[in-house]
Amino acid sequence: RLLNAEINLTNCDREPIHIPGSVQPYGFMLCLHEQTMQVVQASENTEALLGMAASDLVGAGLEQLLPAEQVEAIAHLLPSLGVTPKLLGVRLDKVTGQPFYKIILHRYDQLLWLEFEPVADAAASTLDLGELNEALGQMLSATRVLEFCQHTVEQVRNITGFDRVAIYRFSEDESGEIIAEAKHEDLEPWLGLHYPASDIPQQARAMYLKNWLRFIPDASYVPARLVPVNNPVTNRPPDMTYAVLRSVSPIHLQYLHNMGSAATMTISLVRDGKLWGMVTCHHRTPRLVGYELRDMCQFLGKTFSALIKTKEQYDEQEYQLRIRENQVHLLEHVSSSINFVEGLYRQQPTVQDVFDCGGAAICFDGEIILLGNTPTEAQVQELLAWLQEHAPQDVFHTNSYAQHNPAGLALRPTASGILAVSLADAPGNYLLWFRPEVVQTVTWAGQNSKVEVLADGQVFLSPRQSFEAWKQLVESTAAPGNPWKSKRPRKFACTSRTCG
Ligand code: BLA
Repeated sequence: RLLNAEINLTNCDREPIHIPGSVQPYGFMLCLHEQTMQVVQASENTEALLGMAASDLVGAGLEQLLPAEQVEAIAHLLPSLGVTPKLLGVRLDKVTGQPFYKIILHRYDQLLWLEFEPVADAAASTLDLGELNEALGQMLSATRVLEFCQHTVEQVRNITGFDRVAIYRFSEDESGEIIAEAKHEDLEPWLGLHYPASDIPQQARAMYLKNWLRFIPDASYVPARLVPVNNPVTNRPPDMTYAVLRSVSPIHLQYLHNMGSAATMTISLVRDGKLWGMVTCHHRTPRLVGYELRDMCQFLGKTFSALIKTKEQYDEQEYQLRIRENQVHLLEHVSSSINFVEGLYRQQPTVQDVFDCGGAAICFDGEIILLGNTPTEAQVQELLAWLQEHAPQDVFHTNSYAQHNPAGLALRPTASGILAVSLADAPGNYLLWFRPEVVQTVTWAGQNSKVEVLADGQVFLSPRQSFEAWKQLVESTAAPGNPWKSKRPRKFACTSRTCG
């Protein structure tokens, strides 16, 4: 396992987070051999939580650990038990008879896993079907993506009481943006903030497709090791992909500390087998949310995942419809104008409204008309010269003009993305659409955070530094947004009267 100080941005993806060999100490874990049903590993904190040393538990059989009816219940569950954790029931305190620990079971990596979680504050942890019904009702009332996300964060916050519940959506480059948020009024809003892809490494993303909910009730914990740390059968720590108590990456704990977050719960949102985003819940103080409520949130996450595609399709259709309407109206203006160029910009909608863009330019017979946010006229002239020499095709488009032409660096704020449609055979006659550089359009969340230095002097990766890496990656690049191609520019350009 890589040590904290050895982890940096380049090897972050290699940290074996599925085999930490330790658990979060708010609960304890027993790993039993699948066949013999004897304990092969126990977390060292059984001593503190149960009054029995982990080493003494190794070798014990189920019937020594649990009352007969629970052993029977496990035997009953076993044939159908897989990676999905099941709540077995509650272990009562021997002395007081009060609920003491919940027992959560799953089977994976040749082991039967028994995880014991303390019973949370009763009021905050009861499963209420009425509440679930209402939460789903609210979510289902949304037709658009953003509305759907907003209802979801509000319902998850209602159920769990976290200080902040947000939806973090990934874009194609795997960076993410907070697109919905429900929060305590004292907290600064995060809505609209962007984070680089490196904040969630690849192996974590892969794991989150298998395990849909992760929970850290107290991020300042000291991990409890397994005794022994390696499974004697496989000679390595057991694979905790599906374990509730898995100890998480120390680098992520540091990240949470930097964010001022003491407890988190995160739910995967999946579309077509790919991680679409996450519901991230944060609390400023430690917070134990009961297993049943977490299960209910996972259910909401799965419902969300099943429906998000239809919401995205609705938005896309609405967008296409709006663009088509704009095209039709624009063509009407063009065909009813004596001067076709005037038809392109004198009335709404203008040529700028037929694509998702920041600005547009009409270049015709030596004249340049600029609409919205565009480069200067002189810069557009240079661009036209470049297009004629280097992009002889009728349609040219790019998300990063600077990658084709170094001079394009100066155009980044308005025109990292360019779509150019040549209007007729006459050189220099073009319709141009511009999109700004993505860095210019986002607000970065790490901008004000300090660089952290570890005790041994090694610089710790802070959100600010990972932003710098991300910025270099996306510099001079426009947000992919809606693809240029979907609006059929060529057809539009050629049906106008003068360019036939
Ligand atoms: C994990 N980083 C994560 C997770 C999130 C974030 C959501 C998943 C945590 C979980 O499911 O429990 C990041 N959390 C965010 C972001 C927001 C948020 C962006 O709430 C926005 C609001 N992290 C870094 C860097 C590295 C890194 C530079 O910033 C690596 C060098 C590592 N992040 C890292 C690791 C994990 C992680 C290793 C996995 C933690 C684990 O599950 O063990």
